[in-house]
Amino acid sequence: MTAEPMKPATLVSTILLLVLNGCAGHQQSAVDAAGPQAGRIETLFWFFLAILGAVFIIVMAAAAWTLTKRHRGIEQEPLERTHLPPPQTETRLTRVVTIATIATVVILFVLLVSSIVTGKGMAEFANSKNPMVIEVTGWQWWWQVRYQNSDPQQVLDTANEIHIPVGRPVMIRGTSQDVIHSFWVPNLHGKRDLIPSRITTEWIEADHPGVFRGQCAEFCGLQHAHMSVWVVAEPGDKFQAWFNSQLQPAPAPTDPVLQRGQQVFLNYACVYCHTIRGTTAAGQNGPDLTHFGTRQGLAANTLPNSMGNLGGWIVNPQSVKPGNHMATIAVNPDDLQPLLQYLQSLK
Ligand code: HEC
Ligand SMILES: [Cu+2]
Repeated sequence: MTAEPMKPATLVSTILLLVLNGCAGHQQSAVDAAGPQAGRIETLFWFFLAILGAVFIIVMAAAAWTLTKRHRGIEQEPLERTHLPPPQTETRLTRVVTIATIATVVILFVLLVSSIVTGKGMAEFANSKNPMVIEVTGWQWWWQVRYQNSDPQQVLDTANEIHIPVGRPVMIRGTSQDVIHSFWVPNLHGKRDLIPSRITTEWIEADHPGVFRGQCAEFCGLQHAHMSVWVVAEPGDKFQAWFNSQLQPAPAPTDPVLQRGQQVFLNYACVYCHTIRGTTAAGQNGPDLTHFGTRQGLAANTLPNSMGNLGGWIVNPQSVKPGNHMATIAVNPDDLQPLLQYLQSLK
């Protein structure tokens, strides 16, 4: 089969689609809004694009028209040769320039007002009673996630994957552990900077179930590009089931291999950085691993969470994500398999 050359129009629309939707389908796209906040931003984007696109086409058409207009050259009227237009042209030019100036001011004003209205609309959830509050802390280069609750029994710690119930406003309280990061899940909202020792807030709400990808949007060092987060929006009951099971401590292993794996984890330095609730591991310098086996991704979603990838990560984290802050620990080859199985069993 011979490949036909792509028509220019197809090429342009393909590039546009790629740019607008991202390569991973619609899971990470500002023009495929999955909630009211992102919807407002999307509407504003299309509105700006339409108006500014029309202005662009008009300006280009006018430029093309003047450029291609036949020049009268040497046969010009003597008055024109001095570059002084005749009086009737002068009046016409004044009128055109005045109209263009007024149109510009009006258009800029319309754009200004529409972005203010959008901004005001974004704040609609700010008065919600009893909102769900999720604290998101950026670390080089992963996301710490804490579901806040006035009842300490209901506070949940996890990492790199956020679940939210569909149709309920969620307040993201963001901060940073080290440098400035930016929390950006384009299908749900715009960007919000995470700044050390400050708290910034944004509201998100998903209006349909889906899995949306977020990405750190502020250059934060070597592995900035490998700092992504999944937001899983699911129906209320499904969310509640997820939440309740995540609240549980890690299951105590009964299988001898898993028991061995747990001992391995507890004997190595892993415990200085990681927490597995229900064990003595209570480190605070790395992602909470209590239910690591339920997560889709590994190392802030740099890789899919599979046995093979996990083995590669633990044996040599620096080869997967150079510069990341997990120590390379020489795990005894006999210990590795039970350790991997144990980590995968943390459901
Ligand atoms: C010096 C602290 C430190 C030690 C020791 C450490 N880790 Fe980590 N670990 C981290 C950090 C930091 C990350 C996040 C890295 C990133 O994504 O940039 C991480 C990530 C992980 C992840 C991926 C978690 C996720 O959700 O993406 C696993 C699994 C893991 N570590 C297991 C282990 C095991 C097993 C050991 C012991 C053999 C260990 N770690 C030792 C700091 C540490
Ligand atoms: Cu970052």
